[in-house]
Amino acid sequence: MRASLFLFAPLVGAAVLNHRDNIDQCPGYKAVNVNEQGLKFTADLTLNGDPCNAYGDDLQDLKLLVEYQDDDRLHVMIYDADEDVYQVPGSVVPRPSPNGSHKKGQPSLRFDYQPDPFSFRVLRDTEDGDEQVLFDTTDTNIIFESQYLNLRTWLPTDPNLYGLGEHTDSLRLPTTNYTRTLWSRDAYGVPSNTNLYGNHPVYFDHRGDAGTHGVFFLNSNGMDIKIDKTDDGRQFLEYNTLGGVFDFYFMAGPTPKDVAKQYSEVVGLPAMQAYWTFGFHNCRYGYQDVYDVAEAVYNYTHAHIPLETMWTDIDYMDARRVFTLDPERFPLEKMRELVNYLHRHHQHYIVMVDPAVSASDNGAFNRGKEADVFLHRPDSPDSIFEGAVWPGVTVYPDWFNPDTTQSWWNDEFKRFFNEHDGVNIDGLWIDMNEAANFCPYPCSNPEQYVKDNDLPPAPPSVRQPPRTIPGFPDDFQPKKNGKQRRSTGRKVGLSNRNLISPPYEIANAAGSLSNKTINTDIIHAGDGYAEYDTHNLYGTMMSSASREAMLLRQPAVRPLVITRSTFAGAGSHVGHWLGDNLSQWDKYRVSIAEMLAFASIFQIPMVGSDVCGFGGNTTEELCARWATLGAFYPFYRNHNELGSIGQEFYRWPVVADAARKIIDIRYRLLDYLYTAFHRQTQTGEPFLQPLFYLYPNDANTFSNEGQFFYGDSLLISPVLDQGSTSVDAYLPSDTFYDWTTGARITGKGKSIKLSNIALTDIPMHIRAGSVLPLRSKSAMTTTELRTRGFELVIAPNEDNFASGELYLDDGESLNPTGTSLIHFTFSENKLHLRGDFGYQGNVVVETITLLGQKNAGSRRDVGVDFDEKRQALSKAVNVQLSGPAVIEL
Ligand SMILES: *[C@@H]1O[C@H](CO)[C@@H](O)[C@H](O)[C@H]1NC(C)=O
Ligand SMILES: *[C@@H]1O[C@H](CO)[C@@H](O)[C@H](O)[C@H]1NC(C)=O
Ligand SMILES: *[C@@H]1O[C@H](CO)[C@@H](O)[C@H](O)[C@H]1NC(C)=O
Ligand SMILES: *[C@@H]1O[C@H](CO)[C@@H](O)[C@H](O)[C@H]1NC(C)=O
Ligand SMILES: *[C@@H]1O[C@H](CO)[C@@H](O)[C@H](O)[C@H]1NC(C)=O
Ligand SMILES: CC(=O)N[C@H]1CO[C@H](CO)[C@@H](O)[C@@H]1O
Repeated sequence: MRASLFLFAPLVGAAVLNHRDNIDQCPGYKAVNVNEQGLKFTADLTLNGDPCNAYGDDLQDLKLLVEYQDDDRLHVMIYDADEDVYQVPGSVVPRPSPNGSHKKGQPSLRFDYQPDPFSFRVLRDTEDGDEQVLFDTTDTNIIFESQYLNLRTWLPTDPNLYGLGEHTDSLRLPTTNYTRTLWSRDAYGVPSNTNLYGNHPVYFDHRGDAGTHGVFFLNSNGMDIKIDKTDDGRQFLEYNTLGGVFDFYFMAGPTPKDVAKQYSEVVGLPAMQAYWTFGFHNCRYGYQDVYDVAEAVYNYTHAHIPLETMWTDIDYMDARRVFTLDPERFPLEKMRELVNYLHRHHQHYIVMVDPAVSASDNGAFNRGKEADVFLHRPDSPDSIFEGAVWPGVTVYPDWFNPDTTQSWWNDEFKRFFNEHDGVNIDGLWIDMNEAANFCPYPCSNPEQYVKDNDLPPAPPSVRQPPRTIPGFPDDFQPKKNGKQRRSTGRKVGLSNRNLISPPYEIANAAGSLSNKTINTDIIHAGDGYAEYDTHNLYGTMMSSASREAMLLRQPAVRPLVITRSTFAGAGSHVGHWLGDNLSQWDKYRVSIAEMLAFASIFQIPMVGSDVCGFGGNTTEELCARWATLGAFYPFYRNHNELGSIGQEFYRWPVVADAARKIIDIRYRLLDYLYTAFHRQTQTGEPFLQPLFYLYPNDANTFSNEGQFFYGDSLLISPVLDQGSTSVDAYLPSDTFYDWTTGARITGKGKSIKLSNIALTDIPMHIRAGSVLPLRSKSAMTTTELRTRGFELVIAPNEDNFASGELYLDDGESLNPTGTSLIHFTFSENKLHLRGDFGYQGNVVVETITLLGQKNAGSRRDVGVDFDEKRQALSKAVNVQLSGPAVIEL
């Protein structure tokens, strides 16, 4: 349908009317000097009438660049002819090569345009030879002003759109009167319908049988993306952006997984993580001293709950200053003993670092000031910009500062996190990097906003170990009879803009752009980028700088860095936790949709939310349910806020039971996770998936966000409601096996009620056709787990066929030398092991289990056991994973 120009019926609401009145008069552009050269297409766009200057000044001359970058990717860029307007620096978001592979020789997407007034469409061929319109700006004029961009695409009514994070709204986005604001914000409680910590301006548009495609808008300026219908019912999606250029990547699909892979080719493949990082992590804000931390470690051990990694929040710092230790609560020699203890027990340690540095006499500040790495006030270049964060008045590193900021950061890491005389961390947690500032704009008096250091009161006696902690060094034990042991130890942006209050206001939940963050009129060192344009990059730049600093400490191992603020492409440096949620059931539920968006759309698969909830008091029931759900987050960490009741898994018997039971399952499945995660780091094929990724033609799956696939083979269906012991689980038309009972279930494309689900359980179904490589037995640490043999569980499909994979390496090397990728195929009652066998780990297959069997049949003779209850056959074997093999069943 191509209606004629300006068919808009007036919209309701005065503000909206004014807005549209404003922009409906904008003249648009005319395409001239069109030049088509094979896979590239350029034109000049000139303003097609009097400027409307709706929210800034219309730019007269633009350029259009269209590139068929490969068979499945189309790049469309509209930018100013002078190339003065800010563009996202390639140093922060590297661009894909314009020369991708053209294997088919025939691009899947087609760019089509009208010259006067200029508009464009992106089309895709369908299998039956028709063309499908994916993106369509006809009937609207593109607006390109100094402080405002507007572009609208028409969409089918009520489309299935996913992405546009970070948010806590539904996975499938609302389609009426919906605004997604992108502007990094320190958002306590992760409220819905607001802008949160990170920014991912990419959406997937899933059209069922007609396929899926993706649209990535590479723009870091603040923006409102509006999804709505006109009064006459036309569905649209509209970008309203405060600057930058139109820089679009269209990804052809046609399946959701294809789009995910194609997006990873644009923003980069995610970083592979070390094996241990998939173990269970525990943290809290408010451990009052090193003894408290040590005692939590001990309590986990005592409760037989595997704790892989202990974390410490800002509590360890001296008056909350980064790169310092509280000399009384967390003295260096005790911290070193704690870390050594953890390492001796094959456990790990992580602490938090914030970007804001205390503006006081301390090493990091003094050295940074000397090297001139901090942001300056724009009005007085000699004075450093000051805000207020945890340590009080603070300054912020300027990540754009060429060389100096990175080398200062590297140096601080080397000093403080030194293996030989510092805190020898195994991973890093970075927070408050939106960047957060407690001081509202204009922040001329940050002293006023210094928070009380609300540490829990610690009487001096607490400096002494309060209790015996078995197994810990003497320093951690109460002293006996006063006998004291002494311890030892250039597209950078237009000028003349209003960088504080642009004429167009985005719906930033924090108010004005600069409120509660770094002032947006600050100009960065180096090329002179404005914070106005680059605010959304701050956290992601801190992330890559921190990854580099971690790599300098330990060049050969994969660094774990977990960050709060992210931008598109951050997954190639870091993982993400979902921020400061609350111990509430809605946050428990929405964590599934958020995790799926990060893992399967934004390519940040190392993701998870704070298990049992961060803010507020959790309950035994919520914490037990969350312990079981969290075991299927790639990043599995219990974390709690200062002042809340303790929520370590050992606090309640039922939560401890739930944790022991589910960690046992998670660990046995750890190589299955590791294999699929590794695959995503190589191909972009997502590990965690919403149901529609695997059943793209089943419309019942499109809005499902209460269940998910953990890899291709496991469907997880958590209990979602307080007080409930059942869940309506959707089973697509396919065959599944109940994880616990082994029962074979034929899915009918309907929900079934799963009942009597104890607090210690979570429903899991194995998809028929899978071979799952399980460790034969769980362990207290992942180090121990890696010594276990394997049990291969075969879940055959209707054709008595199944397949699976196992990836093995040393678990931590950045570039492992010996790796194995073993393919399992089961057919005609034989299991074949083929592939690469480069990893020399001396691990064997100990058992083969075949599900879905009515009896042992003739196999009883060949050492096969039949478990009648589980309807499973199992056979003890001893097959080295060092070369191809065939195992008969
Ligand atoms: C891409 O291809 C064009 C012409 O085919 C060539 O001039 C250019 O150097 C290539 N660029 C890269 C990055 O390979
Ligand atoms: C659209 O949403 C806004 C903000 O949530 C609300 O104030 C307004 O009433 C809604 N308009 C309609 C037509 O629903
Ligand atoms: C460890 O367990 C003991 C005994 O139950 C308890 O008193 C103490 O508070 C726990 N410590 C921590 C840090 O959880
Ligand atoms: C900044 O945020 C505070 C609330 O945190 C609000 O009261 C104030 O109005 C905001 N200021 C601006 C300029 O948006
Ligand atoms: C959490 O529980 C503690 C101890 O009972 C109480 O002091 C605190 O007020 C509670 N917090 C909330 C947010 O309810
Ligand atoms: C229980 C709790 O902490 N609730 C808070 C959640 O976050 C919102 C908004 O940040 C607060 O208003 C609630 O008090």
